[in-house]
Amino acid sequence: MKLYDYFRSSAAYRVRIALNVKGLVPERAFVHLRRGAQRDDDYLALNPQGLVPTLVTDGGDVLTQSLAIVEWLDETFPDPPLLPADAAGRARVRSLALAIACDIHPLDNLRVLTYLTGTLGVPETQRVGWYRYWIDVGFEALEARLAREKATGRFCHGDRPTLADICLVPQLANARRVAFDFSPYPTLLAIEAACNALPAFADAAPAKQPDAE
Ligand SMILES: N[C@@H](CCC(=O)N[C@@H](CS)C(=O)NCC(=O)O)C(=O)O
Repeated sequence: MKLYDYFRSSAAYRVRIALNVKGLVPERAFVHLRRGAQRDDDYLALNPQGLVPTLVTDGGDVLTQSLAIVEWLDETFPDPPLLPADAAGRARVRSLALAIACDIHPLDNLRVLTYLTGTLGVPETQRVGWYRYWIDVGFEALEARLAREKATGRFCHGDRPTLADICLVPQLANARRVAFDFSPYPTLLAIEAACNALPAFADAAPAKQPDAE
């Protein structure tokens, strides 16, 4: 397998965690997003969206979209599972994961921020304000759910990590890239600490990647 990755990409971070949980070590290629390598012809031929991650399987399938990749990994290498055994549990975990991957992360993506500052001329202070605002909006709802729902355990769902934790930890890491007030989010922080105590999560952190700067 070959993973197209970038250390600071939280979507790629999700896939790195899932690979580690499954004990898989892919070949790596690094796409330098800050230098615009995601728009190079070679990469666009592989992934026309010009986003990381991309995973090329041993069978030659080109997989894009981190959640689709994580679910493919989970179906192909089922042990340990990243989704609960029951349908209601899977719906809950996917709902938490999608609240991050669809409703927080895209608003703070590099191309959106570049459009804000470059095309619309939004000043730097407002760019940072935008970045924090959308994380806060998403985290408020996640904190409320995770604090009150009985299915929450040491992790987002019970006592083993799932797809929801795989999305939460990278999103918290993104929030740390700006001065961010974490005090309203004790449940999120407790889950993050439980995740990062596991080597699968800790070893996937941006600072530990070979392309980290
Ligand atoms: N929904 C996609 C999002 C992928 C994505 O947005 N990746 C970001 C890095 S986290 C990226 O490649 N950004 C490049 C850009 O904005 O130009 C997924 O989950 O894989």
